[in-house]
Amino acid sequence: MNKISIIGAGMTGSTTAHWLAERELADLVLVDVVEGMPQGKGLDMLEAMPIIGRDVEIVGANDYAATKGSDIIVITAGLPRKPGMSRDDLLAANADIVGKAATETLKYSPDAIYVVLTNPLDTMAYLTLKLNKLPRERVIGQAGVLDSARLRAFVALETGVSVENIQCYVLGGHGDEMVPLTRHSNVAGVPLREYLPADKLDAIVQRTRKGGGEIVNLLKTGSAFYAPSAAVAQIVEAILKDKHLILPCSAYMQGEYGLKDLFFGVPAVLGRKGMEKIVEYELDADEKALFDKSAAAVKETHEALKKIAKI
Ligand code: TXD
Repeated sequence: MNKISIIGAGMTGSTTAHWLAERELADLVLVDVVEGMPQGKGLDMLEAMPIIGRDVEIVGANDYAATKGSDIIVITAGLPRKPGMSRDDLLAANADIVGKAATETLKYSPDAIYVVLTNPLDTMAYLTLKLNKLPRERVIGQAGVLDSARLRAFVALETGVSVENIQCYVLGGHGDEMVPLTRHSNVAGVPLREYLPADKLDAIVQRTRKGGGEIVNLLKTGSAFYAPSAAVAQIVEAILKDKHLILPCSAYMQGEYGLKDLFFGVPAVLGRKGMEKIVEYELDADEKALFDKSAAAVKETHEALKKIAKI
């Protein structure tokens, strides 16, 4: 059986475990600093397995030794946003937490693939790659599956068509500058721009950009967790089943799209080696301008990180 350790057993961490257990993909370890909490959630979930008929072992722990021999490490530890906060406001606090989670887990699982969720997402993935000195295949940031799913959900609501027929790609940094590529998105093959009137599409794109904030404002005490953790589960499944599935995710750029030395949301082929290849779309001038603007915002956060972390 594969083994997945999830660092941070809060809302996204425990919900990720839930989706993963349902798929019977791996034994699971939940790690958190709060005493008893990961153990309690782990035991509760373990006791659900006979009901749903899944042979999955789930344990909780407060130390990293329990993660030994993991195939995949999912990092969700850190603070979530509060109303009025941007993702970048979380940088200093979360860099400490993610840095420790990354380096401590590598000691016990030197071959693991990392899937990072903690915000500011692209920069926390960058920190994980740099601190652990890993090849880029082994660090993936989750953002694009979620941002694209938000766009897909809103298109489904507007058109009444099944979510399964709706393919959308939201790329770029995981922030307000994200890049919804409507030209590459479609409803059963029909380009989105032909399917929906421009004003409707515009409104949906704007709602997608602010999708995380919309939920933060509703919840008031935390941020989204069902859709983000479902996104992690899809990424993990693509890796463990060696699917070579193309998903939008944050990957380390080495010249693709003219970008270097940053994590950025792009379509990537995911398989057993991790992030196997970045897929390059042809972008028109407007799309390229949006990409560059978003990349500049991510770079700025990477630079801010370099001032506070030893990387
Ligand atoms: O798609 C995405 N990338 C995101 C990212 C979507 C949703 C949430 N996103 C970010 O994930 C969010 O902005 C936060 O930075 C993280 C975690 O969000 P979550 O909603 O799960 O936050 P919680 O419920 O507060 O859980 C965080 C847990 C909490 O239980 C802490 O006790 C724990 O992290 N924590 C730690 N665990 C282990 N080790 C250390 N050092 C640690 N510090 C805190």
